[in-house]
Amino acid sequence: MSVTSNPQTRQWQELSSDHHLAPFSDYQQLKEKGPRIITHAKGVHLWDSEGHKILDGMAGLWCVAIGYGRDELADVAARQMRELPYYNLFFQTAHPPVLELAKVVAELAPAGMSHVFFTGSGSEGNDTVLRLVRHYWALKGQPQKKVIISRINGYHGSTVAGASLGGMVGMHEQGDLPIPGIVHIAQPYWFGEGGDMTPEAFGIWAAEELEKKILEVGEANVAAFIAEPIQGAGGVIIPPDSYWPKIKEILAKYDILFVADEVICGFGRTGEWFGSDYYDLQPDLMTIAKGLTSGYIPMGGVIVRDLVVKVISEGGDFNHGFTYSGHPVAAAVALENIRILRDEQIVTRVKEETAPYLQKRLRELADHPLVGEVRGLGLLGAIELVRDKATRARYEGLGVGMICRQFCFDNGLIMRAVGDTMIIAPSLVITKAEIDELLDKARKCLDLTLEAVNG
Ligand code: PXG
Repeated sequence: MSVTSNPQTRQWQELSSDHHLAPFSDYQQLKEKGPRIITHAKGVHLWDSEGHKILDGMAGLWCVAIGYGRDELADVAARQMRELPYYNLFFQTAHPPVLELAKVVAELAPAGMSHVFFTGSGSEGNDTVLRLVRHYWALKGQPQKKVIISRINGYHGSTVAGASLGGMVGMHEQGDLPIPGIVHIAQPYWFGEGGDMTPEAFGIWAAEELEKKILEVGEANVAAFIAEPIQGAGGVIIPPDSYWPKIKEILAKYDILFVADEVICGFGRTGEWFGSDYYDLQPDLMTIAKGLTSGYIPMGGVIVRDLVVKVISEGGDFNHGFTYSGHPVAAAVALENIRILRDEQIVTRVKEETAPYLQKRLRELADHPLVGEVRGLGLLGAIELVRDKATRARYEGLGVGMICRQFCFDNGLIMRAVGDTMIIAPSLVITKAEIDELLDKARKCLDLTLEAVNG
């Protein structure tokens, strides 16, 4: 394990090694190094058990929209726990917080989407999507319309349906996934896969893959297409401008549902309430989580278009739900979180002030010798690390992304590495001064990484 100055750090690391199985971790490596123990947080900063202050460039895991340490959320949670800590929504019961939250979420959602099914997470949301869309087509007398088209390197969660809908090869390899009835098309990742095409031409090509797949599977068998407006976990992949308009054209031609996975883009990250608003998409279902509660408590859900709700409502029982669907404490926290986002005009501030500033500062990194591309939108950013700017060739086999991530950690910044793509998604309340801190640290760590790979 790594050298520590606080004896308690070592004790916690031993507990990790002896008893804890962490998500998405190499257990051998974790045992050798020991996890970094995060003890508290405020605003956009975290502190570890060694006393280091770290700027969290990832808002936790893309979720802490309003920043850490807002007492209002703790207070409503405590109040709700005293009043009604739990009751379920099965068997024709309900409670005030979930009903009020459904109304507020429907107010924010695009027009014509006025109902919400709540879950405990984004993954459960996408499991709900799978069951809902198949149920919908069965009720419409087309039970064979089952296939869901998704994208390679999309991320839709870690449950069996979520990981199957997602296009992560490493996840599919473990557990014999995807399950039947889910097929994948190419992603609109120009920098990595666009070759000699212009971004515009590549965007059209990638969108046309959807039409090809619909025709190959047969429109009569396709239930839905699911996609993140911007792929998050895949590496902040911002599609070329030609992509979404072409996808919309294709969706208009065929009778299939469109599911926007808004787990990352939802609740303000693009400077609009939803990524679908930013790209003017008209989803039939939207998966939500993360920013819904700012991660203070787990909650997800699916917002459903009225036309779909009409069919489902006339179809008898929908045999699906979770013990914690619409949990009252989570609902109360979500309501307070949304109140803060609205009252403090946080989404407007992102759009008008902090996103333009972050994007400007981020692009200053483009001149760095290690950087092949900088892209971003709203409070999302990606920095591609390359050996050769002109050819976009990588440092094969060096793990440059991980080297850079480690320098960031050691210099008080959390920036995530997806392969050799560094990504950021800070809290929506980040200030201009904190954006300066983030970008100054990022540049320093790029310098250190360059030195390390060249030295
Ligand atoms: N959809 C999207 C678009 C997501 O980003 C999920 C669904 C699943 O949500 P839950 O709440 O079940 O985790 C996510 C989650 C990463 C990373 O490495 C991203 C997520 C989860 C774990 C790791 O960036 N996103």
